[in-house]
Amino acid sequence: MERVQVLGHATAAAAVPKPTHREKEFDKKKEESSSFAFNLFRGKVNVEQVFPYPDILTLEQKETMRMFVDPVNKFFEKENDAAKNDSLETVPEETMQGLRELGAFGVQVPVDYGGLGLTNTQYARLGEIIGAKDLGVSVMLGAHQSIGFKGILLFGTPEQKQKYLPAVASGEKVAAFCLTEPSSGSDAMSIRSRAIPSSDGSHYILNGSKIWISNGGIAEVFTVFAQTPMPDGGDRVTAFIVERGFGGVSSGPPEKKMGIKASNTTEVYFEDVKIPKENILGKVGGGFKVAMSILNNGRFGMGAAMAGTMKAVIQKAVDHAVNRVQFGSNIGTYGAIREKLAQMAMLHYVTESMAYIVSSNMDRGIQDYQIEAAISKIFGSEAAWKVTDEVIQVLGGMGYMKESGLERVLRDLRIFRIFEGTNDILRLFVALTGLQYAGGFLKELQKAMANPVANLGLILGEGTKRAKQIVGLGSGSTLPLTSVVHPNIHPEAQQAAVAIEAFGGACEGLLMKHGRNIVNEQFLLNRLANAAIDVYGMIVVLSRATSSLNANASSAAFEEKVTKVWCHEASDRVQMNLGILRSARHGETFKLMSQISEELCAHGGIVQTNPVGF
Ligand code: MYA
Repeated sequence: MERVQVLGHATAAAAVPKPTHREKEFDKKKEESSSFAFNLFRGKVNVEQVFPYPDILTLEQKETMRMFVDPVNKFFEKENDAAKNDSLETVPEETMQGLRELGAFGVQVPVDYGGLGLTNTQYARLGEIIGAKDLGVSVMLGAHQSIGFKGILLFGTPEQKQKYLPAVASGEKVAAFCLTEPSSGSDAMSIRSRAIPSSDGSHYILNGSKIWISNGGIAEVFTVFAQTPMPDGGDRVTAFIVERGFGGVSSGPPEKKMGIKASNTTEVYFEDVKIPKENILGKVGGGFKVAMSILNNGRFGMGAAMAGTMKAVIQKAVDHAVNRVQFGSNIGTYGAIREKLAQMAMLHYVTESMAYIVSSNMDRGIQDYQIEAAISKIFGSEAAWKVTDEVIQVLGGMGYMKESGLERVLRDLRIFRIFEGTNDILRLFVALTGLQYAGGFLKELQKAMANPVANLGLILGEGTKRAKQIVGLGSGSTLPLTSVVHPNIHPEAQQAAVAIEAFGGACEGLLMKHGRNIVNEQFLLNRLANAAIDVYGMIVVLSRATSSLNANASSAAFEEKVTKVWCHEASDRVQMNLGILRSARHGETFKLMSQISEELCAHGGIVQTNPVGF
């Protein structure tokens, strides 16, 4: 049956459209969350998860970290050659062996299972170093542990952990994550691979194929998602641990790619693969949630890797800016270059601040980090792309030459906006997950309005906030921010508070106007997500700069400047994006864009003829 809904469960194409899963969720009462991002959609400032900026590691953890950082750095400087890996289109065996010796295949696997037992934050720090040195190798390692066997760590039974973790942690066996299929990319629930139980119930028989699998050709252990029949007669996704050794598992030749060439990407085929029932990961029918949890859990690593990449390429821009003389001066003295360097520094600061606040919240056991993790993946991957592009611009012709190493980084970076959830899908995910949360509370308020006497507290609480919005009074939510932000950056905290209040109002407006149908308004959702990303960026830098100012850190004054400029620019963009949501002219623009795109598709390409007439 054709699926017609994006970001909602499938509905039959010809049937009367029933509300999708996502639509129905808008009316459900939600549990209170202390996530900053969730509350942002209600216009509420909840600082619990963002202030103070986490004191990233304990002294002991820092010491442990140092033991790994130096050897990893040395290994990548002396033993690994990113350009060579790129041209050979593989990670050579001596690099694989070196990484095994460093323990790099099992960074977060508990020591009892043979891993390094490091935290998410420590993993982020290592990911940052590797991201700075070789993105091809970092994808091989990330596909192995950020997602490949992460399901075993998160959902595995003690027996599964005992059986698989030691071999993957040592790097003796490489792991891969098999979700995507020829007809199922962003729409992950529509996979067709199917596993049916054997008649004696002892195992499942898997058939299907997967595409674009990182490590597909070198992995021995796969986390595979397949439809399985359920007692109600329908199919649901189940996750399985599959060994190449089970038989019936094969892989295609390595794909020819634009970048991350060193990382191995192949199709993987499953033909009558017998999977023991003990290898079900999580619950039968619970595989979609397993897949989403693994992806959520892996995304912070990407933000950290991107921060590392940016740091390394910014260094090249700075070297060039201070050494290259044109028109009688170093080019770094010219405004055009200064603006680029300042933008680079800001994008890096925001990415780094996001990555570590997310990893540290995960280390604290916080569960509702999925919006923040998605934002950090979107932001980091786009920031790294912009920064590297601008570094090439600063270096001019030299940056364009292969020798600078920048073209490889740019090619490698392009995929980061596509895999682990395209940024377009993740923007919809951010906006809809937040709106769904806010929608539940709005519905509650509407119900309360029907019996105002019994619900006076709720109505007064929400009503006062709205009355202030209507008369244009500043924000009732300034207080929680100014009480935690350093005085030097209070004006910027005020800007963030105003942005949050306006954001909450915009969400309420969208929910009132579109109700559950907001799921279909992608032009609006996209802008709402952009505003959410900017606000979250403001909050993380306000938090981090506050900690540095309070601690009198040597870079505090620099961080204060970066934070100020980021907040000034981001708050302008937030107002612009929120303004667009209300504007009739933009509604017209979106309609026209839809028509242009429809005509383009109907025409099979560009519609107008060439000015010369043929
Ligand atoms: S791996 C392949 C990547 N593929 C994707 O990411 C697929 C993208 N698609 C999706 O995520 C889903 O299909 C979307 C939902 C989001 C579109 N967290 O009705 P629904 C819940 C928690 O919206 P759909 C790769 O690229 C939802 O609340 N829950 O579903 C390799 C609902 O739950 P409930 C979630 O419209 C990369 C239910 O699911 C989430 O079908 C190599 C249904 O939701 C979520 N996120 O679509 C990487 N989403 O029933 C290398 C949905 O309870 C890494 N739900 O209400 C390199 C990194 C470097 C690191 C460095 C290391 C050293």
